[in-house]
Amino acid sequence: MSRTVLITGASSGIGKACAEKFASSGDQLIICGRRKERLEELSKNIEKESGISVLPLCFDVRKKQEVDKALGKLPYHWRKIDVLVNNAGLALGLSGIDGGDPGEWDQMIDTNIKGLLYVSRAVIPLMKEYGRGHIINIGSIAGVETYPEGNVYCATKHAVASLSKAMRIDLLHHGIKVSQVCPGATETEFSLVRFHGDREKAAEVYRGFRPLSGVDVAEAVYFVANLPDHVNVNDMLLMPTAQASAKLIHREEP
Ligand code: NDP
Ligand code: 8X3
Repeated sequence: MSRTVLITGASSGIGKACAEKFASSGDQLIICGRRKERLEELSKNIEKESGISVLPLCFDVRKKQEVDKALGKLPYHWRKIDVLVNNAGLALGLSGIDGGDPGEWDQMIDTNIKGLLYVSRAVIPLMKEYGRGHIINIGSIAGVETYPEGNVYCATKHAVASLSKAMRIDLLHHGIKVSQVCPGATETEFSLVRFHGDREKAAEVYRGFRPLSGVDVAEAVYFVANLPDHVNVNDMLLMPTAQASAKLIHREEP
């Protein structure tokens, strides 16, 4: 049966790969992000290739009013959201705890924690109305371990882990599943964003080993979203084979 899947941060990386994966199985999609042109292009391509309906919604998850405006007035046949993938997120910089830029702290906290809360708060009542749904939060190895100079980003992903547990507890009696998928190093635009567009620094993160791709993570998210009703993956830690922990990576030297 075709479902409606809402994916935040679908304009790039893991979110885009999730959109393509869910579309290929016939699910209709609500794809979200700030970059309108990218969302519109992705919608067009998916509709052409998969013949499914796609609703692109352009908003900033940090802005509660924008979130509520976009999700509060969904047309009737888009209101039954079966799966919410809370994926929008970012890291900015790497620096010691007293050296980070407070503006960047705010952006990470506002996007990764508050944005996830705002979107969930808008979608959960719709799921409650139908007595079912599945929320899949994209956490990180950074929410399992804290690594040097990752302080605030790691804290936001620890918060995602905690909020995933809290959602599971609070939504238990509403037929709503809650899962967390935590990837390790995944080659997307993530490092380019973290290093403010510095391609050399971004490439260095993935040097000498095979990281996950957005598609690898999307396969895992899709698996989690397609288990029988009585089965739930609470947490999944998905790592590149060459990565044993946040900072322990086996790199082949050239
Ligand atoms: P990308 O940079 O490729 O994608 C990030 C997505 O988030 C983009 O679509 C971006 O869309 C969206 N986004 C960022 N800020 C906002 C905002 N304020 N409002 C709405 N959308 C926003 O990175 P990834 O695909 O790698 O990241 C996806 C998720 O995966 C993040 O939560 C990240 O923390 C997590 N993750 C990534 C890992 C990695 O190694 N890459 C590993 C573990 C977890 P737009 O700019 O158009 O708004
Ligand atoms: C993204 C992966 O290792 O930079 O969450 O934290 S890492």
